[in-house]
Amino acid sequence: MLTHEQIQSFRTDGYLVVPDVVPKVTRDAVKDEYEGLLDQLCARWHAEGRITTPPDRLESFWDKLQVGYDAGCDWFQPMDISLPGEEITPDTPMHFGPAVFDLLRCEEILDIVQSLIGPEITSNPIQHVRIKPPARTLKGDEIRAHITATDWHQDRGVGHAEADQTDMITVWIAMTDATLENGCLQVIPEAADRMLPHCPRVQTAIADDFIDEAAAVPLPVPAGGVVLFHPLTPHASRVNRTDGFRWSFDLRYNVTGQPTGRAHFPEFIARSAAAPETMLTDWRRWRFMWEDARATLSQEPHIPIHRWQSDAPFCA
Ligand SMILES: O=C(O)CCC(=O)C(=O)O
Ligand SMILES: [Fe+2]
Repeated sequence: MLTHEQIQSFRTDGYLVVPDVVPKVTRDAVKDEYEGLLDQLCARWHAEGRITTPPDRLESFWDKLQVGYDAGCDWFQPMDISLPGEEITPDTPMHFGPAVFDLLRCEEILDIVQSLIGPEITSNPIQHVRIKPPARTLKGDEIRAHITATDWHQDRGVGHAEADQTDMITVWIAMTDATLENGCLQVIPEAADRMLPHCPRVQTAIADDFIDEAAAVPLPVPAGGVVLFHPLTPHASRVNRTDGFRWSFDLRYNVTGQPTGRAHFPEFIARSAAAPETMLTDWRRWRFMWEDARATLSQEPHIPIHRWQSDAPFCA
């Protein structure tokens, strides 16, 4: 649970950094699960002749990611914990597994979320993994906010308008130490009590002149710590100028019963004081819900994940 001072600080600033939240055992289980997943991907890329080095000659998790990236093999979507905003096909990959499901249900995270929005907590399907290679290794046309630096935005702006009143918290988890040099998150405190206009640019970003980037506060946090922020808090991430990877998850939680902002993706009840029997505890059921959504969505016209139009006056 958060202290009274922490809650006050969150309410005033729109963000809060909390060190040492996610237990090492929980993070290690996620790392093991991702290692296994990456080994499978590497074996496939090698079998397809897309990477020449045999996977067992690649030393570390990071080497495997880098070799895959350099060879143009996508690991981002197979490792993400949500379907993409683009066209969905019956075999669009995404990752489901017991360890990452345990991360979504991590008691220490839910205790913090409960301090801010109460005990009826839904795991919101707007959730991502971001494993960011050193910027110097990125391809010139790399624009994905899950791989390269993220532009200024509000999380309210990347969901549908039906969720504009939803009580939601973003929980950004440092899997590796997040530093000024490797691309930690940054926020503009107290900047907004309303939705700012966004433009679909390289990424979906707040329109020019609506925030003062000079007021940005960088938020380094050691692995296992989290950054919490309000859906109207403008945030971005810095460029990874180191030689190492920077790994985070961003999860969202909202008050159960309120719109998530992506109704076409599955949500689940992570905690409930009023009706504990409604909580989802089986990761296979979680996987089934996503597989079911993918099968359905692949048959339907594409649903855009945000509301912004590039021909809006403030985007000129
Ligand atoms: O980690 C990043 O690059 C951006 C994360 C973000 O936008 C979020 O957590 O909502
Ligand atoms: Fe965000």
